[in-house]
Amino acid sequence: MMLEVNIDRIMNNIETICEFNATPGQGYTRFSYSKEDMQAREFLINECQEFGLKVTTDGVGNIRAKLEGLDPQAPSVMSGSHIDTVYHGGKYDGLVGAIGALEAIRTIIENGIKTLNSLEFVVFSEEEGSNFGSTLAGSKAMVGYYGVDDLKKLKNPLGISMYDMAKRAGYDPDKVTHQVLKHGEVKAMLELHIEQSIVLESKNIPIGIVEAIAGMQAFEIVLKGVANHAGATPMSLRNDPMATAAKIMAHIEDLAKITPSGSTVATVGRIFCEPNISNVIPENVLFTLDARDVDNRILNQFVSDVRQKLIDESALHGVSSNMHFLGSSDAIILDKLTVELLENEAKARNIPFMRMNSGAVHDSSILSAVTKAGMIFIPSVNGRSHVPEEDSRYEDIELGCNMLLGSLLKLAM
Ligand code: HGY
Ligand code: MN
Ligand code: MN
Ligand code: MN
Repeated sequence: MMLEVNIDRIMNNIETICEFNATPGQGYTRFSYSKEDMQAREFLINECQEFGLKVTTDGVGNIRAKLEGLDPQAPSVMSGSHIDTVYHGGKYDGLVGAIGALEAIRTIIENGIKTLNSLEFVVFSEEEGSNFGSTLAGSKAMVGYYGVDDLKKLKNPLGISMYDMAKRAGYDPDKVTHQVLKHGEVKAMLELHIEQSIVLESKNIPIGIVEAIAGMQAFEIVLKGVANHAGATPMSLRNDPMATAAKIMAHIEDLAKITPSGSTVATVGRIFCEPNISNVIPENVLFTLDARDVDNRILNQFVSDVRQKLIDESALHGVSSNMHFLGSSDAIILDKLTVELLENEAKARNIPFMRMNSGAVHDSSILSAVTKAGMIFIPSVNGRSHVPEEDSRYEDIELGCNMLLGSLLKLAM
């Protein structure tokens, strides 16, 4: 008889956390270090303490809750995800994996099972990069990619740094350098997550087993021209940063469609214009570039092509420009043995599955620097995510959480 999660408790927990939301009725907004985030953290930490887990939070608020194993010297088995969201985001991105991991550990405790390896529930801070523009910032601090100076450099649009925000939230970011997770401390890290695209949904397959996670590079492209009268200024006398931006954005889309990998994606998601008045040629234009590919080499080539286009078009239009680096994560091939373990769990439970890549980035790609990482996907209804319409089915969430439970037991027994 295979152990099963309590899906109603999972759905209740997800509903409870979704109450902590800055934009009720307009999707879910819960930025790291916000009031809503602190409420969600408090709820989760209480849940962990009720089940006797030993809870610690590091200098940027990453939560780790440990169920001691029979051999405390053995490396622990970790599972979790994030609880922060994009602006007007969805209900399940991050939450399914966080609550799924908590539930797996609760179910193991309730069934009186003693694992050899300790089990650790983990919640990563600032996975979305909604505050500072750099995704996976919490897990990057956990593995030592980000030190104190990096946390001071990461700033939100109001100029407040991740360092200051963590401090104001009551954490001690100066400690991060002494808390870096080292090789050997964690035997494996599993993350359950919604697919956030249409593959599983279109094939009617309830479980995806991730083989590779796309790499990502994020930039802010800043253009400065000469503001002037929209009517009186002949086209030949303009230094128009918006016209320059339009050429670069069109090039970004055209180039992304023809790279050799066929898996390049590029998005201009945010734009800022000053003075932003219809009858004034703008002075300043800023827009973001989010470029991704499962092939690091092709991603690098794509970004340098865009950089060259920026130089050429800026010269042609007589505007100055800059391409500010916001953050990146390398494309990662996940551990083959962990992929096989997840496959065997799906087979043992007679759950249809497929191997696949992830276009979204995940904390698992950062944790794979110090441990074997594995990811389980469940379908996203209509392939939508990062929007209020994001949805996943109750039965798929249950299957994904049971897969996680069974796989964690295999790893920790
Ligand atoms: O952007 C991403 O891929 C993730 O949702 N942070
Ligand atoms: Mn996510
Ligand atoms: Mn996300
Ligand atoms: Mn993730």
